[in-house]
Amino acid sequence: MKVLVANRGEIAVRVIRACRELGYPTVAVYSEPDRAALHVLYADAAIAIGPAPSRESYLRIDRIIDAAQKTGADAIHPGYGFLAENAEFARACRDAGITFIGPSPESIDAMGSKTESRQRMKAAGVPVVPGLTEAVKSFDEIADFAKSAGFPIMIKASAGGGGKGMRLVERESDLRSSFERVTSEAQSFFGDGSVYAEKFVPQPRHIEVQILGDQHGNLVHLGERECTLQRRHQKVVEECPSPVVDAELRERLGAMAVKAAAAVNYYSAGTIECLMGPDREFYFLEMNTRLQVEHPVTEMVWGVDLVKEQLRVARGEKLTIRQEQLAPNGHAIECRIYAEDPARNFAPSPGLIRYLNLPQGPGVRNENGVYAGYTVPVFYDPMLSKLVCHAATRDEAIARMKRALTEYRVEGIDTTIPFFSSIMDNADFRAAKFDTGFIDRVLPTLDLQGNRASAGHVDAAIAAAAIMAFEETQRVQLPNDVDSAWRRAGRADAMRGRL
Ligand code: MV4
Repeated sequence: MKVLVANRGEIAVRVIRACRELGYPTVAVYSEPDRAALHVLYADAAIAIGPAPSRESYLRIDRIIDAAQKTGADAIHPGYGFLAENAEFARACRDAGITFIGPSPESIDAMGSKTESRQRMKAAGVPVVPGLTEAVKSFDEIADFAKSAGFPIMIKASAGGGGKGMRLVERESDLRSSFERVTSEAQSFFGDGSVYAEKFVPQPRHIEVQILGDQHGNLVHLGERECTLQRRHQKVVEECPSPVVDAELRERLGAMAVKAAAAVNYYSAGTIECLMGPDREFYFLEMNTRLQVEHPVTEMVWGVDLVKEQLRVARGEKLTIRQEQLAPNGHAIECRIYAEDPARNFAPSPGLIRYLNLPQGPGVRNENGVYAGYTVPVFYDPMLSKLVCHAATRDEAIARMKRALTEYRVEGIDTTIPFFSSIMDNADFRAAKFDTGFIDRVLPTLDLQGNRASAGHVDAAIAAAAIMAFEETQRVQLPNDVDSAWRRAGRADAMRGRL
C-alpha cells in the first residue's frame, strides 16, 4: 500500500509516522507556501497541488485524486478537517479504485445531517437530546415545539455541526427572530436552510467516545474523552479519561457508542459526541466520522495506535483487539499549541519561528508540525503542535504538563503556551469543576502578560548580546592547526595537574 496523505501540519506528520512504522511508502501533497513544511520533508515523495487558498489546493478533490494517480498511491488518508468528512471525496476515491482510509461514504452521509442522524440514533435506541427529528416546514412547528417542551430551547441547522448554525432561545419573544436568523445562517453556511429544535441542556459537559470498527462488523470502544474546555467551539484542553466518568458509566457510554456506530455500519476510527448534564444523563449529539485532533490522549491511556488500526482496517483486515482485552491505564492531557497571542484576544501570530525547544522527558509526547526556521503561513489553521502528557493519575498528569510547559520555548511568534500554564494552575480546573462556559469565565481573570518580556528586558538583552559580540572580536585566537613547543609544554603541565 502506498499512502497519499491529503493534509498538512502535525496530522500529516502523524499519519506519515504510522505508515513508516508499517512499511508503507508515503506521498505528501502541498500548496505553494507549504513547499518546505514538515510533512513534505518527512514523506517519501511530495507533489504540489495548487496555490495557498485551501479551496484551490487541500480541498480540490480532482487535484488530490490526480496526485495519487501520478505518484502511484493506492490509498489516501484524509487526516482531519479539509476533505476528511466529505462523502463526495470518499466516493471519488472509490470510483478511482483508491482506498479511502476512513469510513464508507454511506456512513459519512448518514451522520452528516443532524436530523437524519437523530432519526437513526433514536431508531437504534441511542438517547438523543429531546426534541424534533425532522426539519420544520414552517415557523409554526417550532412555536408548537417550544410550547410543549417549554423554554429554553435551541434552534439548530439540520446541516450544521461543531457549533455553527445554532441559537439558544430563552423566551417566546425571541423565537421568531432566532428562527429567521438560524435559517438564513444555515442557508449561507451550508447551502441548506432547514432547521429543527431541541431542549436546551444547561451547563453541559462535552464527552465523546472513541470507537474503532473493521469491515467485518466488529466494533470496540476506547472509552471517553473529556472535551468540555472550549473557546468559541474550539477545544483547548482535552483529557482521557473524563474525571466525571467512572467504570460503570464508561461501560454504558461505550455500549451506547458501539450501538450508534453499528446503526450506520461504521468502520475505521470514529467519535460519538455527547452532551452530559450535571445529573450525568448523556445524549448523543453528533458523530465525527474521522480521526480527531485529540486522538493521542486516548492512544496513551488505552495503548492502541489508532492510525495504524485505521490503516489495517482500510486494507480489509479484521480488528485484532477485543473489548475484553482493552483497559484504560493512567491519565492523559492534551494542550493545543496555537500561533495565537492569548494576551491579545488570541489574535493570529504567523511568522518565522526563530528558535524552538520542545519539551521532553518521561510521559511527554509532542505531535508537532513545525521546526525552527519554518515560517507559519497565514492561510491555514494556526495549530502548531499538540503537547500530550501521560501519567498514572490526573494530578500527576497536570504536574507533568506544567513541567513540560516550562520547558517549551518558541521564539519569533506568540503562542498559547502561557494560557495553558494558567489553566493548569486554576483551582477549578484542578478540581475538575467545569462546564462549557469555563474558559470564557476564567479568561478575564488570567494574567497572561506574566511570561512576556517587558520592553526593558528586551533592551537589556540586546545590550548584553552586543557586549558579548564585541568581546568575541577581542579574544586572542590561538592557532589550533599548528603544533608548537609551548603548546606541548602547556598540555604536559596540565596533565601533571600543575595548572
Ligand atoms: C447544545 C447545548 C445545549 N443544549 N444542545 C455546541 C457545539 C455543537 N456540537 C452543539 N453545541 C451545544 N449544543 C443542546 N440541546 C450546548 C452546546 C454547547 C457546547 C457543547 C459542547 C461543548 C461546548 C459548547 C459550548 C456552547 C454550547
